[in-house]
Amino acid sequence: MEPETVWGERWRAMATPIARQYMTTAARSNSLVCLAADKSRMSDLLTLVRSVGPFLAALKTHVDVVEDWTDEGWKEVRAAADDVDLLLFEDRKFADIGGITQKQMHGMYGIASWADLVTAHLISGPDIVDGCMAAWADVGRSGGVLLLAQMSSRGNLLAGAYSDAVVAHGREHDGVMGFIGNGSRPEELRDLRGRVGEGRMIWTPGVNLAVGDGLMGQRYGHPRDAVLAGSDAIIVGSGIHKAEDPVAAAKAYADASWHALLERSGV
Ligand code: S5P
Repeated sequence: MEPETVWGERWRAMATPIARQYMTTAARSNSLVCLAADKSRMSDLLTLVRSVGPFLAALKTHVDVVEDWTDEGWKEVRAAADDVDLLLFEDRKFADIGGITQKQMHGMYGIASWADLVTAHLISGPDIVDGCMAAWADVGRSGGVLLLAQMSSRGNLLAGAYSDAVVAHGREHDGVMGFIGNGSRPEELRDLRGRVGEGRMIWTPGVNLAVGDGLMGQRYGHPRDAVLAGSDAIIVGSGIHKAEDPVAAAKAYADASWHALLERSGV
C-alpha cells in the first residue's frame, strides 16, 4: 500500500526525509513495530535483528547495555538495519546541558555517526535538542530527536505542565521528529495526541499483547489500543526478544499494529 494512503494526514504534515523514511518502511513491511533490541551481547543482538528485521519498521538500541560492544560489531548492526531500511534509534535519553549532550553524542560510542534518532528529556531546557543537532552536523549527518513527553513506568513525573511544555517546545523545533508517549494508558495517549496535533510522531513503549504490569514498575497496554489512540510506532522489547519464537511474535505485533493503523485511517 502507498504510504500516503495509509498515513493520511501524518504523511502530508510530516515531510522531513527521516519521517518519510519511517512511514515508507512501515508501509512496506506492514508493521509499526520498533524493536527494543535490549540484548547484552553483540551476537544475540545481531541474531535477533537479522531474524525479525523484515517485520520491523524501526530498530531501537541501548548501546550502553551491550557488554561486549565493539565499533566493528556495531557496524554490522547498522548494516543489518540498512538491509531492511530501518531507522536506527539510540534510546540514550539525554538530559544534560546542550554542550555536554553534543559531546555525549560522540564519546566512545560515536552515537552521532550511526544513530538516526535519539531520545532526550527536556528537563535541562531546549538547548539539548540543539546539542543533538550540532553533533550530527559535526559528522556530516542529520537526525531527529524524540522528546519524552510521557513515560510508561509507574510513578513517573512526566505529566501536567512539564509534559505540556515538552510538547509546546517540540512542536516548534525542526529537529524534533516527535515524542515518546505512554503506550500503557490509551486515554493519556489520546490526550497527548490532542496536544501534539498531526505534525509530529508519537512513539509508544509500554506495549505488549499481554496487557498488565511488567517487571520493576513497567506497565503494558495493547498495541491496537495504542495505535487507535494516536501512536505511530509501537516500541516492543520483551514481547519479542523474550518470546519463545521471536519471529512469530514480531509478526503478531506487526499484524496488530498494522491493522490498527488501517482501522485508524479508514482504508
Ligand atoms: O517510558 C518509557 C520510555 C522508553 S523509551 N518506557 C520504556 O519502557 N521505554 C523503553 O522501551 C525502555 O527503555 C525499553 O527499551 C523499551 C520497553 O521494553 P519492554 O521490554 O518493556 O517492551
